[in-house]
Amino acid sequence: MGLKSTRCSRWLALRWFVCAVSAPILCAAGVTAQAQPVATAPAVYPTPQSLTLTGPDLKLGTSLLLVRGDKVDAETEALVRRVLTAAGVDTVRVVKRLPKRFAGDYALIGTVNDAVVKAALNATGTTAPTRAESYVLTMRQQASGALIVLAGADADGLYYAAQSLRQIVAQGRFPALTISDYPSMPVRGTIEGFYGKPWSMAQRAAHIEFLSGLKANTYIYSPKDDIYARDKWREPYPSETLKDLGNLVAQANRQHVNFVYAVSPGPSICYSDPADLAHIRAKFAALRGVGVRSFYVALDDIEYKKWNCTADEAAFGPSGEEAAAKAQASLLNAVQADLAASGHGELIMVPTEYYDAKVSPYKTALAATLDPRVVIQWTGTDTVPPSISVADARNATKAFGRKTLLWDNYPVNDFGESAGRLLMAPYARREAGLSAELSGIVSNPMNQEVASRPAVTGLVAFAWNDQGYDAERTWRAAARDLARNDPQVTQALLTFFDTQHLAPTFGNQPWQAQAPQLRAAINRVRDALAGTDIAERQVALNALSQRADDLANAPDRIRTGVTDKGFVEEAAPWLAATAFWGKALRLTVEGLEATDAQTAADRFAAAQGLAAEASKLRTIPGATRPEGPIRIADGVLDVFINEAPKLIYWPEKAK
Ligand code: LTM
Repeated sequence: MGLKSTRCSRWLALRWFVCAVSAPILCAAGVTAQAQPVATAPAVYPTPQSLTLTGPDLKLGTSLLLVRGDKVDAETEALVRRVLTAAGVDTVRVVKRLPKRFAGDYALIGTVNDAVVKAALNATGTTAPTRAESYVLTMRQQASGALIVLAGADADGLYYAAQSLRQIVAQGRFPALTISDYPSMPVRGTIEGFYGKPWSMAQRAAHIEFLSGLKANTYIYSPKDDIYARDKWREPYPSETLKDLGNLVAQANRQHVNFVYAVSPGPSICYSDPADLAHIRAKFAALRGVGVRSFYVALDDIEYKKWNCTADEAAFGPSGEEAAAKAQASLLNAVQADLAASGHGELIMVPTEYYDAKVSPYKTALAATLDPRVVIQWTGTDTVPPSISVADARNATKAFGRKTLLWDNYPVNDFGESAGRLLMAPYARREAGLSAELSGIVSNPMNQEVASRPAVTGLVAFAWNDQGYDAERTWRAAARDLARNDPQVTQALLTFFDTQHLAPTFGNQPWQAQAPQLRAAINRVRDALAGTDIAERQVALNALSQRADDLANAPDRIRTGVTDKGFVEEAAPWLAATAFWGKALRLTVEGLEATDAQTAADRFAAAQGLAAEASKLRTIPGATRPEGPIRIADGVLDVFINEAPKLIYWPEKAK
C-alpha cells in the first residue's frame, strides 16, 4: 500500500485529533477547515543523532525527477528507487541537476564530493556531513513539490540515508524533516562466534541484509564448529564452500557490511613454525581471492600455559601466560605486516584472556609486543558480564594498550546456563558513554538467527548512538519489524519475549530477570489474595486471565503473522510449549476463581498436567549446543502454577 491510499484517513484522524484535543472551540465554531495537521516525528532506528521536523507532512506525486551524484552505487540507487515506488511514485526520470525554479517532485542522491550535492546543501542551508559514515537526509516542500536530498559524507553514509528514508516511508508518511546523523562507534555488528551448529549460508545472507537495514557495518565469520576455521584450520576449504563464502562477501560489500574472516588456529598452532604462518597466509589468500579484505585471528578458549610444540619453548622460553602473549604477538605482527603490504584490510584478534579487564602478565606482554594497528576484542568483566560500564572499558584500554572492540556475548545461548532458552530481552545495562572508550561492539548471537535479531537490533542501535539509545523502545521496534508492523502480531511477540527474558551470566545470578511482565501480573494476584478487597482480587485475576489467554494465543498469532518463517522454525518448540503453559495458567486462574472445592481441585490438577506436558518438550536436536528442556518463564510460571493451590483454603477437602 502506497502513501496515497492512507493519506485521506490519516488526514481525517489527524483533523479529529486537532479538533478534539487542541481546538474544540474553533471546531465547534465551524472553522475546522483551517486547522493544520500536527506533524509528528517518525520512528527511526537506530535513533539518529539529530532529527528536526521542519513543516507539515509532504505529498508526493506519482512522478519524480532524480539527480544522481557521480559515484552513487547501484545498491543505494536501487534502494532509493524501491522506497519511492513504495511511496507511490511510478515514474522516475533521471536529470543532471536541480532546476533553478522547481516544479514537481525531486530527489537528489550523492556524496558531499559531488558538485550537485554541494549546491543542494548550500541552497537548502544544510550543513554538509563530514565524519566517516555520516549523512544528511532532508525532505522539504520546494515550491509546489517535494524535495528529498540524501547526502552522504561517503558511500556508506549515503546508503544509511537511504535506509533512514526506507524506515520513514514504511510508516506510511512523508514528513518534512532534516536528519543529521553519524555513528558514535565505528564498528557495529555481529560475530558468528558461537559453539554448535553454524548458521547456513542462507541464514548469513539474511542476517547481513538485516544488519545493513540498521546501519550496522560488520559481520565477522567465526563459527566455532567450522572445522576448516578451527579444528582443521590448516586444511583448505572445499571449492564449493569458498564459492559460497565469496557470494556472501559480494552481498556484504554491496550492502555496506564489512565481511571479516576469522581463523582459530589456537588449539594446535606452533607459533614459531614458519609452516604454520604459511598455512594462515594460504587460508587468508584463499579468502582474499573471493573478496575478503578484513581478517581476524581468534585465540580464545585455548590452552596457553603449555606449548603445542617444543620449538616454541626454544623460540619464546618456558611456557606460561607471558610467553604465550609474546608468541601470539609475533605471529599476529607477521600477519598484520602482510595485510599492510597488500594495501588493504585490517586485522582483529581475540586474545586468550578476553574475559576481564584486569592488568595481568599476559595482557601486559600482549599490549607491549602486539602491533598497535591490530584491533583487540574482549567480552567485558566476565565472559557473559552482568553489565558493562565506561570505567570497565577504560580499564580494558589500559590493560590492552589500545581502545578495544567489545565482543558482547549476548544473546548467545551456547553455554550451560542458557540451555533450553531463547534470549529475547532488550539489549541493556551497557552504559551510555561507552562510545568514548570502545571502537565498537559486535554481538555474539544465538544459533537461532532470526530470534537473535531483537537483541542485535538493540546492540547495533546502542553502538550507533549510545547516548540516544532507549532499550525498551528499540526492543518494541524490533518486534514490530518481525511482525511487519502488525500490532496484534507485535503484541504476541512481546508476550512471548517476556517468557524468554532471563539472560544468564556464567554464574547463578542472571543479568536480566525472567518474565518481568508476567511476574508483575502474578504478584498482583498474590497481593490481592493476601488482602481483603474482593473487587481488587477480581481485577487482578481478570488481568492474569487475560495474560494467560494472550500467552495461549501468542504462538498461533506468531505462526501465522510473522512472515519470516525462519523465526517460526527456530522457535517451534518454544511456541508449542508456550501454548501449553498459557492454557495451564488459564486453568490455574480458574482454580483460584472456583466457587467449590472440587472445581478448584480439578482445574489445578489439569493445569499441572499441562505443565508436565510442556516440560517434556526439548530443544531441536542438533540445532543448539547444549540441548535441553524448553524453558518458558521458568521460576515464575511453574512456581505459581505449583503454589496456586496453596494460596486458597477450602474447608471441605475435595476428593
Ligand atoms: O567469548 C568468547 C571470546 N569465546 C567463547 C564464545 O565462542 C562462546 O560463544 C561464548 C559463550 O559461551 N563464550 C566463549 O568463551
